[in-house]
Amino acid sequence: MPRILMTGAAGGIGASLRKLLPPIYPDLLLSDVETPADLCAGEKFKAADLSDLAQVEAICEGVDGILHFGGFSVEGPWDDILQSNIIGCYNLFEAARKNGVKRVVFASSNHAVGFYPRHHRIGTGVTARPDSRYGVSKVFGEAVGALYADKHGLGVTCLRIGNFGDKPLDHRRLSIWLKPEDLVQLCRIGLDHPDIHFEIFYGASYNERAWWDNHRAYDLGYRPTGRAEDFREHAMAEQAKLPPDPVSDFYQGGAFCGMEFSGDKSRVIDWK
Ligand code: 15L
Repeated sequence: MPRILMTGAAGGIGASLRKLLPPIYPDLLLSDVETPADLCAGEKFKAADLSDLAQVEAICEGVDGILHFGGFSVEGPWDDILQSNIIGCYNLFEAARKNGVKRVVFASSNHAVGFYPRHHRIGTGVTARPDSRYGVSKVFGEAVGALYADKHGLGVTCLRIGNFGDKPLDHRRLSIWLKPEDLVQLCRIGLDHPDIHFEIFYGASYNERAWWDNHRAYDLGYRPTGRAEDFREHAMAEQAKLPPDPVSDFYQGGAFCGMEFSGDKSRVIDWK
């Protein structure tokens, strides 16, 4: 029975996966910088600060596969992103290598490519267009993952997660929504599929308005069950409450593109 470590257990995705993963991976070790308030008696938990290599090495001991959801999950001050997502992510891969971990699934984000316009359909091989310091940290994580796959033989899967949740929250999220059970499917492919060396998948359900070509995930068996259009009315009603913004509304990354934007808002750039 493989031992799976999940970092970020106290975060939004972590809280949901803590309920969905145990039937599939009964030997699940949870970690976060602080103990989740609602930790149950049967759950195994070890605290670790990702910016401290020795602590990260300690949680990787005896582990076969890692789901790395830890770190800063939105845009933030550079020093927070640096400690959690740059140093922390490097530490995670280095600790995995030292401990002979076989598989790492890294929670990347759509914000690694957020500055592609919404009318472009992009695959996983496009040049990075991060929309934030957070997005830059996800590009870094994908690069570290590629290095550890090619140089050290780790099986690495990067999930460019769209918007994880029970339903799409607005117009943009109709294109990028990811149902929790579909994320579980992607994690299972990353942890268990025999052909993983280095892969990038988009973390999106079956969304008819998708901007992303996710065929590689489908080739490896991904069959999402979430369909964003089933929630169209709800999403559009929520959208109607939001103020328009020429930058946020044009690019895939949405508000992450518009925040701190200091260019000419009347001249949004249509990347070729
Ligand atoms: C993300 O990467 C964030 O973690 C999440 O909070 C959302 O903002 C999501 O992207 C999104 O793009 O909607």
